[in-house]
Amino acid sequence: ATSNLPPHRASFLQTCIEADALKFGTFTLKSGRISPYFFNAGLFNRADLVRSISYAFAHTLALQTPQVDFDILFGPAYKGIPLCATTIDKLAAIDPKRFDKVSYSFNRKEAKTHGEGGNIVGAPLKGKRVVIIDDVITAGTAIREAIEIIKAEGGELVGIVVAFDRLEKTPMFGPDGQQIKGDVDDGKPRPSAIGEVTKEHGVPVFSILTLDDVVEYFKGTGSQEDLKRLEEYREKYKATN
Ligand code: OMP
Repeated sequence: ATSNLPPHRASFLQTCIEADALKFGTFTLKSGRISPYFFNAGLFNRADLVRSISYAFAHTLALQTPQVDFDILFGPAYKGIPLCATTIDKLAAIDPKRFDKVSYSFNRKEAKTHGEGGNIVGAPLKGKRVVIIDDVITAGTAIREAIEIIKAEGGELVGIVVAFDRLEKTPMFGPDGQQIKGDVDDGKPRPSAIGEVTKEHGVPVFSILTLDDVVEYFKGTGSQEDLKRLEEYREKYKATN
């Protein structure tokens, strides 16, 4: 059941199920891990669903970051783009005094050489306090790429918010320093993808939902077969902190 979650998170979880944004089956992830579930933020593409995800993000930011002030919400291409634009609108609706002057920006996947040029669309990042908004953290690769872009543009990263934290451990790295991809794990404890980003960059990472929330929800309502597979996966890839 969703009853132990705060209202904005409970209703978002309900919307995820209704929109089929949380799918159960067999999915190969970017990291190569084979997962019994997948969170697809691209499915929040209808007006009511856009409203739901942007409100959930805005409430998460407004409630969990009273101490974090920021100038720009940065949404990494592609899935972060509608998220940054719609969420600043909702933030300003919740607390205009605090958020009316927050801007959005996002990166181009391919550099533009004509016209205004550059790799960033929206507010310039230089010298600004930036929060990243993104869909999912698994092994942390996508978030690290976004952090590099912000640094290269001279922005100051002050926080990260994601819709879904899969609560997974960092990937294994080979002797060449490259991430080992595939559904492989040495069974050794490793810290969380989010924890490592927090430690390395000194910024808080917030999420609307986590895998634990989904497991709890399934205990009340879902299929017991899916629940078993979720719990096995969680056991295999869960982080030590
Ligand atoms: P990492 O870069 O390993 O943290 O994976 C995060 C990215 O994987 C997200 O930005 C998505 O593009 C994708 N992803 C999902 O969208 N949903 C999931 O449930 C899992 C993944 C994934 O491939 O790990």
